[in-house]
Amino acid sequence: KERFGLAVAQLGPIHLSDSRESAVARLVEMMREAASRGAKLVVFPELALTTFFPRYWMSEEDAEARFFEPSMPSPVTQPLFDLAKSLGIGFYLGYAERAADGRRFNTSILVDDQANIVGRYRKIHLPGHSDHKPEAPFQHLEKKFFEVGNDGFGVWPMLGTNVGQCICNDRRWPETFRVMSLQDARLVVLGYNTPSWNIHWTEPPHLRMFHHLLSMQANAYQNALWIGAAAKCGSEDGFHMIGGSAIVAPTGEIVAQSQSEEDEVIFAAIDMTLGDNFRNHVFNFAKHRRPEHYGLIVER
Ligand code: CDT
Repeated sequence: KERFGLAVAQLGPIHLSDSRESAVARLVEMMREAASRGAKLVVFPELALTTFFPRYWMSEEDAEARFFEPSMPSPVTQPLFDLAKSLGIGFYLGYAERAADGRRFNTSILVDDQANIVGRYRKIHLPGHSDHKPEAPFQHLEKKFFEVGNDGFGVWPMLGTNVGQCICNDRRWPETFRVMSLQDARLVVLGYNTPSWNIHWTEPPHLRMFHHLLSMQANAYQNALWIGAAAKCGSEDGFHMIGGSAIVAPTGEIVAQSQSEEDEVIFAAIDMTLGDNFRNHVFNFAKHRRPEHYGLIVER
């Protein structure tokens, strides 16, 4: 069996007053635990260095000055890269990227066990709004602070397999995973910040967890791939976000799930052959897909 250790490192709250250094220290600690449990790859959350700042109304310039990284690695994140190299572990990290040309993206990177950045993804499905909603309990200003990603959905060779990456809201869309599985992705890693309350309509909070897990379980099964998903969760300055970090198998089953809303590492030795039967039979794309009947998906 072709197995390797996958860890998902969930972060509890990062408050507005918390420094980047303290966030990196928490990631470093969890990277050590992941490696000690035999992980070859550890998945960190979306926007893992700061609070989930799109909940606050401010100008783009303010947001950029306070929350964006103009380079990666940066002086503050360098310890993560150094430790990864010394432990021989890869990682996925989400952060707010200020690109060299001045554009802003909600970005994640895949870093190999020699601390080389091997893949970059810029979030495509940006939820929320760009206008101020003073009546809402909090904002969700991803459409104000970030541009839609311009790199598409990529897949990178890593750890003897093919790894795709996406970010938070992307996990709710079947197209995200199908475009990656058409590039032969066998594992998709992602981070998320999912508020427990819906600002647009009154929704029972338990549905947030249900839809999160439902989306990943369905997409894992329908594409015969593994998913590792890391939350930033708990109450950031009174704004609660769901936990539920999970490792989902190509069967659609959850093989590990976080129990807390704090910093927590979950782990599974994942068998990369587990999806083979699905890929060779029911979801044998070459034999059974009917793209000639799917045109509407890309026309509208
Ligand atoms: N960060 C992020 O993308 N959060 C969104 C909240 C939208 S509310 C359904 C998410 O999809 O979890």
